Amino acid sequence: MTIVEIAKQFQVDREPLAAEPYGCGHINDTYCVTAKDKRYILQRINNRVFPNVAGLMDNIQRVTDMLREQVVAAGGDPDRECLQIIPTKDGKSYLEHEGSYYRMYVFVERTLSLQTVEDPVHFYYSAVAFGRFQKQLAQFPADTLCEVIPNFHNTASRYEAFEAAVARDAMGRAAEVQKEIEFVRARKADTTKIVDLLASGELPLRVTHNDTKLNNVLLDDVTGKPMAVIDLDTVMPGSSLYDFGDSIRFGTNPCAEDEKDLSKVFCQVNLFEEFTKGYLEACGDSLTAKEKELLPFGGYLMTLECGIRFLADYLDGDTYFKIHYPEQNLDRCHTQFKLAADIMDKMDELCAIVKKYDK
Ligand code: ADP
Ligand code: GN1
Ligand code: MG
Repeated sequence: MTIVEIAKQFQVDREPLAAEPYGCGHINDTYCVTAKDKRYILQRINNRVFPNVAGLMDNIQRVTDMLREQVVAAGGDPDRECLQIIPTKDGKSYLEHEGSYYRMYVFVERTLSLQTVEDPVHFYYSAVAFGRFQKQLAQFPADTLCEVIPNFHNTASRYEAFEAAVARDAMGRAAEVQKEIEFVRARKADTTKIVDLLASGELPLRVTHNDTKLNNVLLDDVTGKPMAVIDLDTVMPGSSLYDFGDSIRFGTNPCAEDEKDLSKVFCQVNLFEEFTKGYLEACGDSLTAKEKELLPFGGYLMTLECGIRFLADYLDGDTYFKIHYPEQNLDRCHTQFKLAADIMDKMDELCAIVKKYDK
């Protein structure tokens, strides 16, 4: 079946006419399906990354149901302010066809999904969106969520997986990336910090998004105000430091994740400040003192972790993240390591900013 034919298997209110690849995600295949006067989002779910599609879609169905209730209760517009699944003709949340899995969403029109921050206010609003998202799900029964990727942000187990990839050296690439391998090993002690504090109860476990890249929030294309938080595949129990940190990783760097000119890669402190302001305004009253203290460290650790994952995938032969040219994962790893080091160098300044907005 073509993508248009797949789209016709869902409860669409207009006949799908055309489909084209859409967006810049590294995991799923996303298509924009057009009909007369209407568009839809259709995604082929990456079931190598998410083997339990039924569990994943059950999570998303229940999370979007709760988000919708909250948006309605707050007097918002549920058609624009939360993601909405379009069921299949037989009432399921996804379609299975010849070993592939598809889902469909309402297309949230008149929005921006940004790859880099063009106007600082956009970053501020993305922080409001992710902070609000966490609050909206505060009452969600976390233990009923399926852990779609176990240990997703467990940086200590990401470190172990990286060492296993070095040992396997499946593509014979380890020799050429010795400097990068040493960069990771020198920071091994950092990788256990958040997981240890979660295990000891010094940091609370929350329902978090876990993939808070700027392009995973849709902003109104006129006002910049936050509309729907999207890409809910990784909503799972986690730490607020993961959500804060991953946004800092992606949004404070002025370049793309695969920028080759590392002199352009750094943490823009003014953008860190914008994000901190928005995040603390939206959910600061529910964060503990320990969480607030460690927010900048979360930015550092999520950046280091992402670099470790790109490097491990490069060593394994690029089996996880989509690549568009051979050394892309290595380029991505370089930007993350440069940025992680820069965030660490600026740590005192960043901690002072958190204190400034901690009301
Ligand atoms: P991935 O997991 O591969 O990153 P996403 O769910 O983030 O996939 O979708 C990829 C891109 O498609 C997003 O960055 C956004 O630009 C666009 N997109 C996804 N869902 C919607 C939607 N409901 N309305 C409008 N655009 C969307
Ligand atoms: C992936 O799905 P996407 O492109 O938003 C990845 C994130 C990484 C990110 C790096 C399920 O996010 O964890 O931080 O790439 N998602 C998954 O850009 O692994
Ligand atoms: Mg995405």
